[in-house]
Amino acid sequence: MQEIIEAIKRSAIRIKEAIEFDDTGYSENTNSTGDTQLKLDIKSDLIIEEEFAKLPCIKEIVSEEKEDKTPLHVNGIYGIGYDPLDGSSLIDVNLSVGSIFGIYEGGYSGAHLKAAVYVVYGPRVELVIAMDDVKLYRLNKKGEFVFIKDIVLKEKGKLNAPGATQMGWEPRHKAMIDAIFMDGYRLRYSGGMVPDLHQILLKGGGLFSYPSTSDVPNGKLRMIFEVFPFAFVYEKAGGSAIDGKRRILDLSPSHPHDTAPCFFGSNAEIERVKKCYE
Ligand code: FDP
Repeated sequence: MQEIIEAIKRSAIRIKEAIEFDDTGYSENTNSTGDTQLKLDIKSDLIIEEEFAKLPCIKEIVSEEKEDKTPLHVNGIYGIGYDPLDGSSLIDVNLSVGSIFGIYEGGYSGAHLKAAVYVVYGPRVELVIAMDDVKLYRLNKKGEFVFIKDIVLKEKGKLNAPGATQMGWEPRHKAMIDAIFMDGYRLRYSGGMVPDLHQILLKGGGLFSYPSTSDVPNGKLRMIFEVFPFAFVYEKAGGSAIDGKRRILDLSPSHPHDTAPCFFGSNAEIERVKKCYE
């Protein structure tokens, strides 16, 4: 596992440099979701593949930017699901973006997840590693990730990040979000899953939601690359993650790009979601 973390650190440093200095324009390709890929999406994906290809312990990888799994080493143990540059539609406005990694063994369901890692490319580069607990690291001048602190969620937070097109929200979802704001919660939503979930984790708690809507009945966020890794992080930090009714980590996708509605938060907010959706 440690060599995977080291490969992620090397990738993060290379991706950070690409974000800072490369062309931020679009390529001529689309990914399997139909999004036009940025040149940076493609480059970040290649960087990660190159770094993971060096490790015999990795059996295969599955990227948000590719339709199918890429086999690496037949005798490898781990499968890694990753989103090389999540929130890349924010690149042109210079907001924070991230990379997300789920490290799986034996399959790609929530139950097969062994560790989750994400990187935030913001004013500073931060790395969060969730295994038994959740640890925050920050990149220093020498190119090293220095341990900052353990991340632990409080039982109840103050932030609310309500995703998806409001026009398509179910009335019960709208009522719940309105009630949360009426209880004094503050709006925090940049449109980048990584910085938005990172903010809630570091400020002690709150709710991030990307529900099922009339335009995306299964939500937008992809299980293997986005939803499972963050569900793992939130649970290990002492919070919860559900799809409305079920625990996210009990779900299994039938295709690598399957999505799920998702709610991540501290326990008090997730209890509210359960009451709303039961
Ligand atoms: P993006 O399309 O820019 O890659 O991964 C999808 C994602 O960003 C998440 O990072 C973000 O939370 C979500 O989409 C935002 O979607 P909405 O604009 O529909 O709220």
